[in-house]
Amino acid sequence: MTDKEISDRLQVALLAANRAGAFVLEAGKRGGHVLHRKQTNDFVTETDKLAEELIISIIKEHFPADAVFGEETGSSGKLEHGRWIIDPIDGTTNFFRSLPNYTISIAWEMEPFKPLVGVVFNPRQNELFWAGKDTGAFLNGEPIQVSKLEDHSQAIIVCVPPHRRHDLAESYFEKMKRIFLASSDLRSYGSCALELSYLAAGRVDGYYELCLGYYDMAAGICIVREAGGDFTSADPLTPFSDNRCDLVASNGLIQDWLFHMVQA
Ligand code: 2AM
Ligand code: CA
Repeated sequence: MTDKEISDRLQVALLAANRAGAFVLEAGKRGGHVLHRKQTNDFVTETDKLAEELIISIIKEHFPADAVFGEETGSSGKLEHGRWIIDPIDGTTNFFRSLPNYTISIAWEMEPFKPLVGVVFNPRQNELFWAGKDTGAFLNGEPIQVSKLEDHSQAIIVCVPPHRRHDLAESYFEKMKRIFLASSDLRSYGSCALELSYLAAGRVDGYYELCLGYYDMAAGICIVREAGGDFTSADPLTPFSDNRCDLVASNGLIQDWLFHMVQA
């Protein structure tokens, strides 16, 4: 994979995120969302579907041979030219409740779970985060880096309880309590892509969530890695898959501590 092939994809990801962001922002102002429940606490609006169609049409215009994996439309195409991973609205609950924390999340990779391009756009706050392999990470054109915090007792950790898997609540809250007692404070913003972007920008120091879809985190982990952070599966025996990712991410300096905190 040449640098040009990566940077061409990055440009198209930025274009698609900007266009979809403008579309979603306008739809959000109009309101009147038609909601469908996919499963417990998992909703989709017509805007999610239309935004994903828009993103895919822009990608196909430039890279017709690339494979696509979207939250709303699933997988299509052959993997030999790599694949795009799309969440048209990450934080749909925030979107239809008029909370500002939702994002357009677009990644591209050649090998599974090793994203080479990541773009996350929060249209309500006009914050565009992006990274390509070996480019570093950026927010609205300015370089960003993870925090330099080493002392976990000062850390802010994003902890997101398993809202779609209440059967995992007891074990999750046990670990969340451990983290709470050993850190400065906890946060949850309702969009994994946004939370990972905040980690990349040094606004928070760590992240722990179970049962993510890969489309929730693909762009975000690329941005975290390029900003100097680290991530791994929370369970060493369960690697990431398209349908389930248990994620521990951090500024790198507190990664071993956080990983240790979430083991049984
Ligand atoms: P989504 O809006 O694309 O479905 C992981 O936390 C993901 O679950 C988020 O990135 C968001 O993805 C969704 N999410 C987060 N908090 C949620 C909540 N309270 N209810 C439903 N979905 C939520
Ligand atoms: Ca979504």
